[in-house]
Amino acid sequence: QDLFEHPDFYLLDDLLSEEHKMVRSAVRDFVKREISPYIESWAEHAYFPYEMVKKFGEIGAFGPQLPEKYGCGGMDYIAYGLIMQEIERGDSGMRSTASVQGSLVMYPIYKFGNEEQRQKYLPKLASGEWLGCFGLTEPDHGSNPSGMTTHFKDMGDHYLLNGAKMWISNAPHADVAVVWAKNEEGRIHGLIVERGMEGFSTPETHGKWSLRASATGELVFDNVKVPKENLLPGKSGLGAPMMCLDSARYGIAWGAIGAAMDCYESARRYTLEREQFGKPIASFQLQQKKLAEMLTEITKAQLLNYRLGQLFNEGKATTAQISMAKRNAVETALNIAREARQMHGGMGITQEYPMMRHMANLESVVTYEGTHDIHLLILGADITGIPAFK
Ligand code: TGC
Ligand code: FAD
Repeated sequence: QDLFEHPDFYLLDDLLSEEHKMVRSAVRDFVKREISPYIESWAEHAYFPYEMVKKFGEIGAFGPQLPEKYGCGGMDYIAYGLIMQEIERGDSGMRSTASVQGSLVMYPIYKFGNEEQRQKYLPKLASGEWLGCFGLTEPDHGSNPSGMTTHFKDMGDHYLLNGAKMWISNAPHADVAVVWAKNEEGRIHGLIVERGMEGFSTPETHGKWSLRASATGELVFDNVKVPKENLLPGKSGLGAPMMCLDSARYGIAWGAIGAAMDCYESARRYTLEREQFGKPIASFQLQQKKLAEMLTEITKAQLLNYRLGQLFNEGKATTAQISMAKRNAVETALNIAREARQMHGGMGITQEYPMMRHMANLESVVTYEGTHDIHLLILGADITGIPAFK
């Protein structure tokens, strides 16, 4: 049986173009071939499959929504969402690798970089020759990035960067880091820091029970001399990293539903095959209720994501709309992973089935790119006009 059936209860496929369907099917096949057979072992051994970086580049998973002239896909935001959905159906950690590269590294270089920076970095990042990471979070500033203390000083012919970032996806293997730091006036700017610059190190974070196939690390800057041409000139202030997060959070909304689909499909198949009391467990009303509710929640999230994609394409998506979609999708996926795990009985705790891995991964997804509660507060601020963060 096809492991990758996609529930499409409201015939959303009718709204997709031929290009959307082609891209989805290409990435779905890729995930089936290159990720699914190995992912449980990678996760068990906390192994980051670096060879996937090149392969993601080859299938156009890095920056598919950015212009072709820089080696990117030139596709729309629905295509970008579908790609994230299919990769995260395979694994959230693999999607992290792709979405950090596309939305958090390539996007700021494209959006806030000058032409030389675009030409220098984007084609190599798009092809997977280079891997990038995004440094915003610090040990003492997670939900509140505006409090960051990483800073740089103008030394005349270069900047001197000091500080540390924590919880950075891709960091241990990254060739390039887009780092957010304050200048002497306390204004946030983006700097491109390259591996090999003296005083720059990327120690790996060990002992994660979640996103085990994704490499996470710190970024440590000890008097790093950053060439002046590595400052992103196009935008400063917290709004610059926040714009990158808008794009990445959108991808997560699609991605989390990919993980939910994988759990739902596994539960549907298992309950049809597994017999107890002389019949398939799918014939019991309680199991049917769970399946019906899963499909309802997946369908609602698909509709939200699709409409948000249209708003992105029209340049009209707001941060609060993105928060609603990310928050809803991750909560939906976590609930479905937990229910699906139970529906597999004891088998559900083994590597034979994907739910435990998805469930553990989703505990990171519900925390990064703004925690579940921060997204609720972003919505609260939008509704009332009163920010409750501070
Ligand atoms: P606040 O006062 O609201 O805003 C400060 C300035 O930023 C502007 N701004 C935006 N501009 C454009 N687009 C957006 N989406 C913007 N959001 C804010 C805002 O207009 C203002 O500009 P100005 O000119 O007036 O100064 O900021 P705040 O300090 O109160 O913080 C608000 C809050 C809490 C919502 C925000 O900081 C937040 O979202 N916190 C969560 C942090 C977060 O999401 N971190 C993610 C780190 S990266 C990551 O997790 C990657 S995981 C990747 C993976 O592996 O997949
Ligand atoms: P805290 O901010 O300390 O929050 C702890 C708890 O307090 C949360 O429940 C939160 O919701 C709550 N809280 C905080 N403030 C408020 C408030 N005002 N009101 C109510 N509740 C509040 N960051 C990057 O920059 N780049 C990356 O690539 C990256 N990758 C990551 C990969 C992984 C696996 C993980 C786990 C994290 C990653 N992050 C990354 C960091 C991530 O964005 C942060 O973990 C997240 O923003 C939360 O920050 P924190 O962990 O410091 O938690």
